[in-house]
Amino acid sequence: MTPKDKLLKIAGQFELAAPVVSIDALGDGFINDTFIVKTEGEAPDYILQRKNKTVFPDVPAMMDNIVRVTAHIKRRVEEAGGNPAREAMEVVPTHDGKYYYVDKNGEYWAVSVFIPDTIAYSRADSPELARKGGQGIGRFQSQLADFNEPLAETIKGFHNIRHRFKQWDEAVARDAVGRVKEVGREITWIEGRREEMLRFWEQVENGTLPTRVTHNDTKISNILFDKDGEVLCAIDLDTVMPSTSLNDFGDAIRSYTNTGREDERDLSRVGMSLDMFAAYTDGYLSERASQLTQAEIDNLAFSALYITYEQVLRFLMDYIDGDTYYKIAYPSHNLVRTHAQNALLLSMERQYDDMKRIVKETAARYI
Ligand code: GN1
Ligand code: MG
Repeated sequence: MTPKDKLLKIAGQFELAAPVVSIDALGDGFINDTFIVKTEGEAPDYILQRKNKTVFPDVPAMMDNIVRVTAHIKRRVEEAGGNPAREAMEVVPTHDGKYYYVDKNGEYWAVSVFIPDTIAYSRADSPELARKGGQGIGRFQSQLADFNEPLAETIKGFHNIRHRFKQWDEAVARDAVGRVKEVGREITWIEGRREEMLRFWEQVENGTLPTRVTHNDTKISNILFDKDGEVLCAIDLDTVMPSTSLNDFGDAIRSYTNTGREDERDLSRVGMSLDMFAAYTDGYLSERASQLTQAEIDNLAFSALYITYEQVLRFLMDYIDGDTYYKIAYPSHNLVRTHAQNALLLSMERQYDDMKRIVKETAARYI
């Protein structure tokens, strides 16, 4: 069987509304393999994904999370008089009513409805777009504020830096591919901030920061915009689980405000745009300020440093591990990403006082 035939056979396991005309690779996710499935006539097209079972050890539990959360969002959109076909993701079952299919090789596949006439950005090209993005995540969190069904922890300790340090210490000790000796300088970037980052996470552990339903992967390419720049919905709900919702603010700031690419080689291009930060914060707090606790508001600015730091750690750890987690395009890719994200972190640290001031002033406008 050719790879195309295999994909056709897999797509055929799902309840699609019309026969398939084509299947092609889509996007640049780091984890899953994604395809667009086009169908005949007026029927919807679909997104087919091979879920990465190394990253997600329990795909059925993950799909169960996604189905519950998207169904809840759909109800909220309907109540608000919106258009659920465009503002909510819909997961498609297999013929026997499951939300995943396991192929002969033990690979897991899932399908959702493709929302047409949308744009997924890899970078925010204007403060207005960043503002809309902030509103979009604010709305996502509001839609889920009353969600109280159980959610599985699909990746253990995903944004828990204490857990990440455990993995980190093991990775450095293991030195699986002998790269530790070449990254001494980079390791000091991690070690120098260890205590500071743990102090932030302690506030989650001791309940100072509440646990809420959180997306956990709010980089700009995971948000669907329509052609007028309005946010339709958040996609890629693989990591939706309970955590601090500050993760979603922090990760969005990491991606919306970066003047360079996540894997930029020319570090002079990398930095946090304070205008983008202010715009995203304004959009986000316009939707959420009244529902956040004071502790959450006080920690918003730091959450951007926290998630960016965590990303430096994760890229460097994967480099040390021999590139087993993230897809790479060339051998030093994870090291290049490490440097680029560290440059972004330094830029945030330089502007941290301004970030805190902006959060404070913006929150005051909306409370
Ligand atoms: C991964 O799946 P994708 O490409 O949206 C990763 C995120 C990282 C991001 C870095 C499950 O996101 O946590 O922040 O790459 N997702 C997972 O770009 O690890
Ligand atoms: Mg993802």
